[in-house]
Amino acid sequence: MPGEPQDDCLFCKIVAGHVPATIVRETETTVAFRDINPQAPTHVLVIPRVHYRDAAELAAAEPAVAADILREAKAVADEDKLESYRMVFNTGSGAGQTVWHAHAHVLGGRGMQWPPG
Ligand code: DGP
Repeated sequence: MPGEPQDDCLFCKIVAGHVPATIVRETETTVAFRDINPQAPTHVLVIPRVHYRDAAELAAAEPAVAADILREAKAVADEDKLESYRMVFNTGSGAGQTVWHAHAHVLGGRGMQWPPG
């Protein structure tokens, strides 16, 4: 069922506490934890507790939770005292998505280039 936990999903396992992660914030609808392979001094993933394969599916099915992720990204940035930050939703393998549970990357603490690689 859309939105239900998936047995084979790494991020569902982090939400359930079955896989350890460095959790920085939790809300009723989201979990934020540090990326295992950080690309910046702050690199936090903000994910919904519910399972959707990408941000677009989440936004279509549960737009309020998608908005929660945007709010939580700002809260993460505030906690790490970031003046600016980048939020990225890799969507599809061609864009670099490797984990098929919607997530926002929140990156900051260093200078950023545009366009990204
Ligand atoms: P993406 O490539 O956009 O699907 O991002 C997936 C991110 O998930 C990637 O930056 C690495 C991170 N990641 C993968 N496995 C783990 C894990 O077991 N723990 C944590 N904290 N992050 C992970």
